[in-house]
Amino acid sequence: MIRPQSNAFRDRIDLSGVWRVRFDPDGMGEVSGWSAGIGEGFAIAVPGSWNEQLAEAGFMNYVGAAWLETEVFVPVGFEGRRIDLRFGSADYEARVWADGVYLGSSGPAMLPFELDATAAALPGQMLRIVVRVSNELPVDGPTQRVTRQDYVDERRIRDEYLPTVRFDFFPYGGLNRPVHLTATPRTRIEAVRVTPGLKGGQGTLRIEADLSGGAGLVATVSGHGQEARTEGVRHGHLASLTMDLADVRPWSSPDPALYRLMLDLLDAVGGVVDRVEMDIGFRDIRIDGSRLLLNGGPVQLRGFGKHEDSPIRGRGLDLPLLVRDFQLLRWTGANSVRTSHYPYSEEFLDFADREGILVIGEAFSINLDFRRVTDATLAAHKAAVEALIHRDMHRPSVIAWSLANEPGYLAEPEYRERSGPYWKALFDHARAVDASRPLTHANVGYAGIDDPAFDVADICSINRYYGWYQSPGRIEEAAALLRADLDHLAERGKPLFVAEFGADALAGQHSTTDQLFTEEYQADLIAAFWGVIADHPACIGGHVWNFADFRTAQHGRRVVVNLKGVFTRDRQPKRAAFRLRDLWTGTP
Ligand code: BDP
Repeated sequence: MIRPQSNAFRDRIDLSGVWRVRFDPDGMGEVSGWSAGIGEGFAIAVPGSWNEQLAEAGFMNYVGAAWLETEVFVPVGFEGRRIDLRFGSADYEARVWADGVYLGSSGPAMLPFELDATAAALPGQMLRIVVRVSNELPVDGPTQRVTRQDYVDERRIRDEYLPTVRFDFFPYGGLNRPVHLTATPRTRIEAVRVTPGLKGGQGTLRIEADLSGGAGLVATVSGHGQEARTEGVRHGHLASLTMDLADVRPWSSPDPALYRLMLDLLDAVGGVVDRVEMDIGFRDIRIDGSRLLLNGGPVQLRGFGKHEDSPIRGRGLDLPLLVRDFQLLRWTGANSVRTSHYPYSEEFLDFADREGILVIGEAFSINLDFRRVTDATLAAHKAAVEALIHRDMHRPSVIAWSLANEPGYLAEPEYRERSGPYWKALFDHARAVDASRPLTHANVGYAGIDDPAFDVADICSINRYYGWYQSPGRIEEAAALLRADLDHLAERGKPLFVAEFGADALAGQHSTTDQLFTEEYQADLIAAFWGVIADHPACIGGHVWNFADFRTAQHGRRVVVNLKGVFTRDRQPKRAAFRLRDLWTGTP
């Protein structure tokens, strides 16, 4: 799938705007014919989650199906071309109709999908688009559905959240990323897999493309005073090419040099029939013992776990917020983020590529419960990882993949008994799709310091809340516990990473002594952990949990939001943000 773009061969219409939505708690939409038109409905902004937009109408905590509708005029210039509807994502799954014609459904959650609308979309006429979105998770997905009864059966009634989830963020529903109507040539580039690299100062590029027809494929790379062109080799519907570029400017965090890649599909007489463009960068990421090397030099990861979350928009794409977040990342001196706990928008990654922020791209798999894992779970997990890699593999900012967050969270014995082969199969699959990046997962203490996933991971990542859930109020003891975990894990000879650590702080809450929820305690705990991380020879860095406060489902442990942000939900700094800036920029 190619990202929507405009050039001499491709057009796109951004369908962002005010749509209409009708909620379907009783599952009546389909039999009532809503696929041809929803009839009455509330106004809803897309991209945007329905929850806070329609809180007063009663949909703050709504989990289930909702039908969203808009109309678009199909330009006359789309005549004779392939017309698609392309969704940046749907939370979490969707089915789509155009003028009542069923087009298809979404793929792995939180990732793009594209549906052929050529038969339904008549150039020169309006087209009605209806999308049935559901924010209910599948039972066998890499993030599993839980029910209220599960809390009871597990004797964990104190773990009940509203809405019912097993994870600590809000299950926003809706279309949270842009939707486009696109026109492309019928003979076109269907998909590309681009792997840029750097070897001895020389840029390398490997490209594979799926083509629906045409003849040759030509790649042109330009930027920084250079231009190079190579023609691919064709095998049926596949074309592949490799390219070397002497003396490229390497992409790095301080100097995120981007090049423009242009792929032209040619017809039999050499005329261009389709064109696809994207930004790429040449950099090398590899592991050497317990070090992570970027372009040959050791790199320390300093940064945050984040969320796509903001007031009113929920998870909806918010470009001003992205601008500010990347400004704040730079202000704190951070060089990296993990897209906890799901793939973020392509717009987010554009910023990371341009701003030189290193990204650990995470698949949408949280708290996998191994009592319920089936063959279907593994298949869905593999598909989710593969789709994530295919979307982002060309991006220089993405330096590693995280395949799961905190599996085995329930300390279920099945985790230790059954997860080894699962991880082997999953990590092998990810390596077969992309051998160029290290793989990791985020371990939770309940899964054990000898977590079976560590056997197959390239980087051993741990989430640790010493000083918060465990040993609360005891900063020195917390730091010692972290050090002991790192020492123990270091025996594996792999790089170690502290993927989460932190403390809740209510902005404006202060104390002269160590006191949970105060700004001082959060800042002091983070600083103590950072001391351990920076000192440890096998530790390649750490990510504070979290960049900003974020909304969670309702639970007695949460005050509307999870307060572990070093910024508030509206991006005002807490004391810890200043402390990190001191630590990370050396400018007190
Ligand atoms: C970790 C999870 C993260 C939570 C965090 C917390 O990975 O999603 O928000 O704990 O409790 O277990 O704040």
